[in-house]
Amino acid sequence: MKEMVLKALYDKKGDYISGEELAAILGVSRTAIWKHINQIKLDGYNIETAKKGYRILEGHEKLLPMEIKSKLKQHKIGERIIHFESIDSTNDHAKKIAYEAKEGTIIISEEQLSGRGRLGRNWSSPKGEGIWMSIILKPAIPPAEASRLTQVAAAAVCNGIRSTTGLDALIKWPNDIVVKSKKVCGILTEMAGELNEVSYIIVGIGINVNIGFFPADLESKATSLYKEKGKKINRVQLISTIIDEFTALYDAFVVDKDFTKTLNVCRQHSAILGKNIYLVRGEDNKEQVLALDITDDGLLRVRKSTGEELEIASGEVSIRGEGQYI
Ligand code: BTX
Repeated sequence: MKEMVLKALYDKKGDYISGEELAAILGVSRTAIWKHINQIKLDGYNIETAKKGYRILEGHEKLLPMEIKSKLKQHKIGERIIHFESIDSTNDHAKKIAYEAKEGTIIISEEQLSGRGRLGRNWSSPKGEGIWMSIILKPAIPPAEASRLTQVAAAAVCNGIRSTTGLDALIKWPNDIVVKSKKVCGILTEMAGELNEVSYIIVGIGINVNIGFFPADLESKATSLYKEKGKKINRVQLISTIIDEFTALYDAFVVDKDFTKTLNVCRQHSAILGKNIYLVRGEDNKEQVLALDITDDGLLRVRKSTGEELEIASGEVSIRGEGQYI
């Protein structure tokens, strides 16, 4: 019922709706409506109460599902959004519910207490200042192609940041987005399945949106959209743009079997192609190569100083720039 009251408020697009009208539409008493409105306010929605009735305002600081959904152009990915104030890791929660959840279910949290990066690394996820989300997917693709979804997500985030903020966001193959050579977003894709069949894939996306300060160990390699743009970014606008971008590229890849749309974005907005980079495998194994291209399969083609060319799969290596993060 609470969701239905919210929907009725959103349908008015910021205009008032009276308690009487709400009660009539939903077939409950005005007292019941009043109770639901109070509950909705406690959830963080900005509801104005006046003689004319109730109306919903934007301008709060939360990633509230109904508000995000009201901005989505499609209803496939993000039809169900689960929002937490605080959680250990959205990827961990997504895994817990993945088998029962519908494809396209999204988990968001205002903060993560144990946000994870690749290889068990930590992902800093301060409260209310980022987008920490996981998308549950069940694509009919061979498990070997699961890592391509990292690139679908990278392309969607890159496009979303560029169109929402105007910042020159670039993709550091395979799973980071950088602005001015510093990391603003990391992607963690995890899969469960059999040899030939995917049960589910979780695409975890962490974006530093309105973070003002980073701990000393991150300061040199991390930045936020707020720090680079010089003004706060509307997280609801950004996340809904990214979800729509993701859906378009995901459908092209999974339904139409067309991965080139994603590849084009990854190539056009690459932070590394044409540059000398370091491939890092463990502590002491660092090799300088020239990044040549991203292959049609999503591998990184590089040339060693010996002239030998290699194709590298994501997950094999970390990539560093010369003297800076990238
Ligand atoms: P990664 O392994 O490529 O990057 C992790 C490394 O990035 C850390 O070791 C640290 O040096 C650095 N780092 C940590 N926090 C930040 C930050 N906020 N900004 C920039 N650099 C940072 C990248 O892994 C994948 C991250 C995915 C995060 C999402 S958030 C939603 C979902 N839930 C979850 O637990 N993880 C994913």
